[in-house]
Amino acid sequence: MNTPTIQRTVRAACPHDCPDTCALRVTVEGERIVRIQGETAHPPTQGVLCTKVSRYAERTDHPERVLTPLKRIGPKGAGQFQPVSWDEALADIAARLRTIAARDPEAILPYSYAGTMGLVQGEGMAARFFNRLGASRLHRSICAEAGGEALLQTYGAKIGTHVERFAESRLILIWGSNSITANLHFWAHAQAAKRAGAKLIAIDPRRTETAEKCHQHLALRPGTDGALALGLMHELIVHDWLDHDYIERHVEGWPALRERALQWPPERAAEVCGLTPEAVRQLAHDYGTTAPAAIRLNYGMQRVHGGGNAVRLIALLPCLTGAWRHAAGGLLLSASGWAKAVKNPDALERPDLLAGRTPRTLNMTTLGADLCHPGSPTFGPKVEALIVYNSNPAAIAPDSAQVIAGLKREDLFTVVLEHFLTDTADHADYVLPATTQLEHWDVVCSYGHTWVTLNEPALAPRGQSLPNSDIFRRLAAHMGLDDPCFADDDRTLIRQAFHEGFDIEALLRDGWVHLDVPAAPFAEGGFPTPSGQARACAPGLPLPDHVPNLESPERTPALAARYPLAFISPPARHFMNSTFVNVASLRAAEREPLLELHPQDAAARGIVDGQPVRVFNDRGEYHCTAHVGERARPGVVNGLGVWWRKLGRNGTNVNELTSQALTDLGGGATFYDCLVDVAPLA
Ligand SMILES: Nc1nc2c(c(=O)[nH]1)N[C@H]1C(S)=C(S)[C@@H](COP(=O)(O)OP(=O)(O)OC[C@H]3O[C@@H](n4cnc5c(=O)[nH]c(N)nc54)[C@H](O)[C@@H]3O)O[C@H]1N2
Ligand SMILES: Nc1nc2c(c(=O)[nH]1)N[C@H]1C(S)=C(S)[C@@H](COP(=O)(O)OP(=O)(O)OC[C@H]3O[C@@H](n4cnc5c(=O)[nH]c(N)nc54)[C@H](O)[C@@H]3O)O[C@H]1N2
Ligand code: SF4
Ligand SMILES: [Mo]
Repeated sequence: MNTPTIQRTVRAACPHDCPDTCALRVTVEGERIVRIQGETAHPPTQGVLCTKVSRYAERTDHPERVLTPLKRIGPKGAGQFQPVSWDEALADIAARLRTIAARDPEAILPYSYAGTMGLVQGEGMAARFFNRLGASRLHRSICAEAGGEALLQTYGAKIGTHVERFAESRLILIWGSNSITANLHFWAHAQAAKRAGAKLIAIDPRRTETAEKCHQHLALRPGTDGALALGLMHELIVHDWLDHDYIERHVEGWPALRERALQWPPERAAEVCGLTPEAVRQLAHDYGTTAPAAIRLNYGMQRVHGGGNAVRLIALLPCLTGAWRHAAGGLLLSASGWAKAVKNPDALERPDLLAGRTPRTLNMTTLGADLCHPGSPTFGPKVEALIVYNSNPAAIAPDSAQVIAGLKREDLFTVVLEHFLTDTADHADYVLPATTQLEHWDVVCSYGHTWVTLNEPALAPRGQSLPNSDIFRRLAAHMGLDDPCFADDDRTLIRQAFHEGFDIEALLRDGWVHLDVPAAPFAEGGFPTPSGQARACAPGLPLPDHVPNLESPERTPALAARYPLAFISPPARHFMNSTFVNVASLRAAEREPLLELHPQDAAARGIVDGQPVRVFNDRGEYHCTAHVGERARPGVVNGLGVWWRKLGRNGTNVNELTSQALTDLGGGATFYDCLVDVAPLA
């Protein structure tokens, strides 16, 4: 006779760097995961998860999970380790860091990003630890800085149209976003709008699965979105599709912007964008004459040098037509500003522990250059210790050759907190086993919607793994840092993460809390800028313009002659950046590292579909399989990211080709501003 099984359900929150921030319902039996579903009662989730996270059990109980601390026994990068006890690992790490900190704590560099977006396992205890040491600070620029800075300059905050309101829009521009891959729950609202008669237009160099399902697709050249926005403004002006009253009251610097836009007739914009003038006119007509019209802008289009200027220009469009008057009009790039109002980073991260010191800040995008820097009076000390958590820089940072050269330095002491032996962990002196979202407490705010979601542990830590928070707590103890804040447990950190007035009891009781937000944020203006207006230009803020790619025929003709193809590397649907690449079922769905080429570009190089190719430029070479077809537009090739190097064809990935150059605003990464050529692999 079978013994009856007792199942429990636990409320969790998806930790990934995805605007949807789903609530998960985890069913467990003892310590076994029975199933993982989307919460039906959580409004943004609606009971639906993406394929990746539906497979979370496969990742959590992966046979290759790191379950004990590991110490390097082979050459750097070889991935040869032996298990050691926590005490041995932490005592040795503490001794090494103490010695370096005694010389100069800025020689210690933390490196983290959004492996988890949880506030507790993100920069909570970790930030306290590094602040107390006075370590170098990290500018977390790799994803969204150009667009984020552009929103702050234009609107004064990173807020916009509420995602669920798109269901009521009559026209939706899906601009630089592959929503089906990267923003699935937005796509559900866009589908609802489509069923109700709305027109959907995708603006994307790649014919994505999302673009395919829109009524129209404008495949512009990468990095030309600013020119398109100026061309649209030109048409809005000459046809008088403007909301003069809204502009008068709520837009600063309109006369100057008007003058600039009038220099961008559709012919000029179309020439720059690689579109027809008719396509620009049609788009302007649709946008100028349909209400409510909403733009789902996403970060794909700002990963180029001119990304900041382009976002500023696009963000001004709904201010000119008065689309902001409608709750279902306007623009959404980020909703993170809503949660910012309730978060209390001073209490969570304790910058006061710096005690008046202002350590240097290094940009995570230029990790390669920074690790290879010998140190100088302007740079500061050479980086001697690198502590990586929630990130896989060997795979995801640009210009990998330099990142790897840095990680291979014999005199660099590297500690990596991880679930798996990633490309980065392979270069560690110590790998420390971290818990996953199913094994620790956390709370996650969203940058795509307006709910705050609690994560309760469903399982005890697997093996000897520990939450990031606990690893930093113990490291602090081993280093003799005795500030009482290092004793705060994770549930205390959740409380400390928010200002008084945020209903923490409701969060703990219900599992999520909706933030108090207005339905139509800028219907009456009220932009949180110094002037209270949306800003085209202002004292100290120059007018935005189209800024061509750093690597482009316009700016670098000699380079473009040698490397005539623009290379973009957007996310693969079944991976989350470099996460999930080692999960067999998801890797099987992506099949292999690939490069999409247009038939013309393939034919010109004697490349046929399915053939192995090398993609190359002066920075390096990436081997993958050619997919010849209409997903790529002529002159642009798409290498879907971000494979683990060691699972790739020649031990590299897309970032072997990308550059460490920064964006015009915010010091962001320029992954999609990259020229290459392609040849058949002999
Ligand atoms: N499945 C899956 N989901 C993800 C991720 C993932 O890796 N996998 N990553 C997550 C993260 S970290 C982020 S930041 C978001 C990113 O999601 P998005 O913000 O949507 O950004 P990307 O996927 O980088 O790019 C979106 C689209 O922009 C297009 N694009 C590239 N260059 C340009 C350009 O110059 N102009 C225009 N108009 N379009 C351009 C690309 O072809 C791509 O289809 O997605 C998150 N969601
Ligand atoms: N060429 C190219 N490169 C890109 C991009 C692109 O579009 N093209 N996209 C860029 C973007 S938008 C982003 S956001 C970055 C993303 O870069 P990262 O934030 O580094 O993202 P991931 O590659 O997902 O790596 C996260 C790592 O954190 C680990 N992790 C997850 N949870 C935990 C935890 O609780 N504790 C610990 N210790 N570890 C944990 C995971 O196992 C994983 O290895 O990549 C960028 N790189
Ligand atoms: S990755 Fe995005 S869509 Fe998938 S479960 Fe997480 S929040 Fe939801
Ligand atoms: Mo990102």
